[in-house]
Amino acid sequence: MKAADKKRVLREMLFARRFEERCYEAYVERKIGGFLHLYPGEEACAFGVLEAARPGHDYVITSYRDHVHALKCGVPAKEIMAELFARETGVCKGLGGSMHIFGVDHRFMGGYALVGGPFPLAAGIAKGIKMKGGDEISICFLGDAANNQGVFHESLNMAKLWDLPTLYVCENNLYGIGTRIDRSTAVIDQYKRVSGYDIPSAQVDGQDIDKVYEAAQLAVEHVRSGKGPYFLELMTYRYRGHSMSDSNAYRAKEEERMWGKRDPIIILRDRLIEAGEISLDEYSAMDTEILEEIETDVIKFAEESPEPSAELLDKYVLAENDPWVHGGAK
Ligand SMILES: Cc1ncc(C[n+]2csc(CCOP(=O)(O)OP(=O)(O)O)c2C)c(N)n1
Ligand SMILES: [Mg+2]
Repeated sequence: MKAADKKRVLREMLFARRFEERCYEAYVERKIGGFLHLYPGEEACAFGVLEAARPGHDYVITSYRDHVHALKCGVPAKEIMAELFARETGVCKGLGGSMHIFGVDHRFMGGYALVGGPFPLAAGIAKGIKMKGGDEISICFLGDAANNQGVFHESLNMAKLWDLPTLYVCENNLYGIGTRIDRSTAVIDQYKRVSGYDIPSAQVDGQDIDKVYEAAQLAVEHVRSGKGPYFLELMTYRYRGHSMSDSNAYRAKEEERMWGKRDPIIILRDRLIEAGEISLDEYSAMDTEILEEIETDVIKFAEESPEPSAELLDKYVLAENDPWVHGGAK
């Protein structure tokens, strides 16, 4: 990645971090309700992979921990926040909420609550790409625990059988809610599990964006060139509990401290400072500017937007009312 791109990505990552910290506050203030799963600590995964791909052109799908992937695909921050605030200006008209962010215009294919649900959807999207003959790829980000769902194996088998252009990215944060991976999973190294389907794979440090980017470049190139699926395992850690309702009492403080020292944003920031590309003062100024932007553009927009009207309730239930279905996928 060129220095200018690294500086841009540093800003994007910091924006995503501050955006989500603000979501946390808004939830505590009861402005956001329902489920809320946050991504701080894991940012280098989404940013490193998508920087190596073509967000907005390639299709991206993920779990309920979906705000940051949507941001990187280009879904406007204010429309995501409005969605979390359940407002009509939200990206799903305020009817979806945190777990169901969906941005057709940016080829962000959601946000899914069911663990493992996106595995076959990603393969289906890839099958569609192949049938149409496009050069897009389908990128599926999911957690480590999702790999214990039967649908993981069914999907990867078909993806390889048909050599579909799917990049599976495992964000291995070592936990599925409160269960540590070695208590739920027979094979700890997730990248090894796909050898049974003859899918090439790699495992890299998910806290270092340069390493993620480098590995993702190879993976994306493999998939885009028609060689079939690829599986990338990124070793990472979430700073907060699984969701807002998780008291996060099951992890050793020492473990949390250790991962806290490997913050993906600080790693990139310090590398850029060392290379003379940015100063600490510039970084702080950027941070202040981001915080302001989030208040004045994002939060204000969400707060001032109307709630969905009652007429909207059944408008998107049937496909015949849905202009997107009739217009076809973009
Ligand atoms: C089919 C299904 N089973 C169980 C759940 C409850 N559940 C929600 S998240 C989760 C753990 C998933 O962990 P992982 O895939 O590692 O993702 P992470 O949350 O760590 O990002 C479980 C069991 C669910 N949402 N869907
Ligand atoms: Mg996990």
